[in-house]
Amino acid sequence: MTVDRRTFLRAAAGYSVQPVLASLAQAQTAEFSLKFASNLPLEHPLNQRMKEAAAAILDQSKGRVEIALFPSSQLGGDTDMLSQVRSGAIDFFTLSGLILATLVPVASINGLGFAFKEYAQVWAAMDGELGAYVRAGIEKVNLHVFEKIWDNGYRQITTSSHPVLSPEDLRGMKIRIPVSPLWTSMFKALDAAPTSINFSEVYSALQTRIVEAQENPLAVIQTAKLYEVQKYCSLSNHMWDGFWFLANRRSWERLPANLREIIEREINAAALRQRADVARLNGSLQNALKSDGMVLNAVDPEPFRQSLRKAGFYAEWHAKYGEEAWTRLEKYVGTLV
Ligand code: X2X
Repeated sequence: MTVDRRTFLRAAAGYSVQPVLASLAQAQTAEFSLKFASNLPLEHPLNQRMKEAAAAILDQSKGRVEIALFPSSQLGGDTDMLSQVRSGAIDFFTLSGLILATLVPVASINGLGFAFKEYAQVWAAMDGELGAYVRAGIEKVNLHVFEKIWDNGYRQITTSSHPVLSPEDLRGMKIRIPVSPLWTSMFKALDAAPTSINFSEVYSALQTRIVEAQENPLAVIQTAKLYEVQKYCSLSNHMWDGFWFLANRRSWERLPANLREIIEREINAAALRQRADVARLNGSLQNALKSDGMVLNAVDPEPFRQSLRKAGFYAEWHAKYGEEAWTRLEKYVGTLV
């Protein structure tokens, strides 16, 4: 593996940079050595399935393509990794559409509050006309995006102070949200006090009480051990979030067509397996988090939706996304306002 200056500097600054390789012996002779980065811990299904895919790609390319995994924001926070995948310092990067929206505004549309009632709607839309529209937008900014979006999940609110049962419980709450205009707009509309922080800093921000709350799917809360620094988990399901699998365009086009075909096939197949993993975890993690000491509560979404409506949230984002995107979303979820 070659160590570039950034990796070296981070290592020198005391960050541990430990890529996960499918096979060290083969990797050293690979013709194409590529870097995959993610903000999630290695234990999360996204990295587990990616690790399998990297092994399958190494095997099927007969050792020509090696992909090293850099999980846990080892190469930087999301905002920084997005610049790196654009410059080519990173070849592959999985990023929430909502954060990608700082570059491709329409990419946050799947995160619109309470839009998807169930997973069947999510996959129909994201593998269908809505996803196709978003991917066309991503291709315009010189990134290549794979067809299948990976699951992050329905997001739930955790706090250290009190459970969230109704919109009033969010009023003035210092809650961490990822760096994205849609998230800021939504939590402001709910009268909370949102602060944008990259995921790499979330655990310590909660531990040092810079913020009292955050929101994430159960699989992230568990694998990132956020239960160690949060007490309550309110099952708000307030938005669905997924990771687009991005590639630096030049790294991608440099690969011969037959290798691109292998990579594309294996990565998309891994995405489907990862979706099934997260669905299974949704069923089992509530109990696991209770054993880890969290107090869980159900949430009636209707009053939250009402608050968003009253604040003009849907009207504002309808205007921002425009008619074509909105129509494609409503085709799958029904009329939104
Ligand atoms: O930053 C987050 O909260 C995470 C891990 O869910 C995303 O990547 C959007």
